[in-house]
Amino acid sequence: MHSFRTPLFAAVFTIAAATLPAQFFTDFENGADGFSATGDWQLGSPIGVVGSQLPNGFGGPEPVGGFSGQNCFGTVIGGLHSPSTVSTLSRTFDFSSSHGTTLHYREWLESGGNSFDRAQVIVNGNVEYLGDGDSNSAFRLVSLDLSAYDGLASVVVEFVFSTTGVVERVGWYVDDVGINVANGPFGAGCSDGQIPDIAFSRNGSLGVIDLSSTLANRPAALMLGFDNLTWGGQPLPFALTAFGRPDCFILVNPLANLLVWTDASGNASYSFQAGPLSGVTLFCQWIVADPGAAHELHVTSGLAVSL
Ligand SMILES: [Ca+2]
Ligand SMILES: [Ca+2]
Repeated sequence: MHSFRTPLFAAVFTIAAATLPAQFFTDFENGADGFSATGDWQLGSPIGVVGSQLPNGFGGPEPVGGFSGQNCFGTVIGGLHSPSTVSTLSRTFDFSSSHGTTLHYREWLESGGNSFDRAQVIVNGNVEYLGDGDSNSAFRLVSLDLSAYDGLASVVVEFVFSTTGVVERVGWYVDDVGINVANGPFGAGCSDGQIPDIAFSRNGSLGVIDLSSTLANRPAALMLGFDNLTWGGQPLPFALTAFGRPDCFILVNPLANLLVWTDASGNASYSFQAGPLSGVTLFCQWIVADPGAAHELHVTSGLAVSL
């Protein structure tokens, strides 16, 4: 396989990476990590009080500690939630270069159904989740597809707990909040069935992007970038109609184009230092040229790699 590295290319990536949003995760062990809390939301270490054993309380226990470590957010740590209160735990995220974004978190929910007291995740004003009110005295994982917000520079995620004036329980506890972006293939190359394969792997400190299942000894361009939503103001995917191939699509905004040759087995490879790009999502696509053939271009699907 051909394999080389370009110092200039690495430098470009180092500069760009510093300005890009990383994936997000907090276990709340070192503070609120940018979340703002109103109403009953408190950051602390729950002590396992049982709702029905508290004055005027109902229901089961709160956790002891967080899902991770000692801390989490809860609607009153060590006590019942308040009546007739709207409590909001919120943070704003930048999804402008995100693809396939998901939100995940752990919740301990003891609110007795959802027709009175409501545990909701609201994103830019839209209700994306309404809890059922009972996580069976345990933390459980909740994962929400937020890809509808991909490309937006300001995405407000709110954990909103709204209570009525009757029946107070221990409420809602949230820990280990994370934002993930997609890792893996996306989009289609060409519709002629002659689609080469693209794959990512690690080799020590190197990230490796492979091309395979294509023609031998042909020029191949690897397009690499941080964006798969727009290119030069135009929305992606971008059809290669001008090259006579309206069935082939460019799927990434190429910050860098690297030209290599496939070997005698129809493979090529590109390696780069992955460390400086930690937390960044890279979008990759190969184009193979076959000058003079009926189909002069062979295009892979896109590949998202979260480093
Ligand atoms: Ca925690
Ligand atoms: Ca509580």
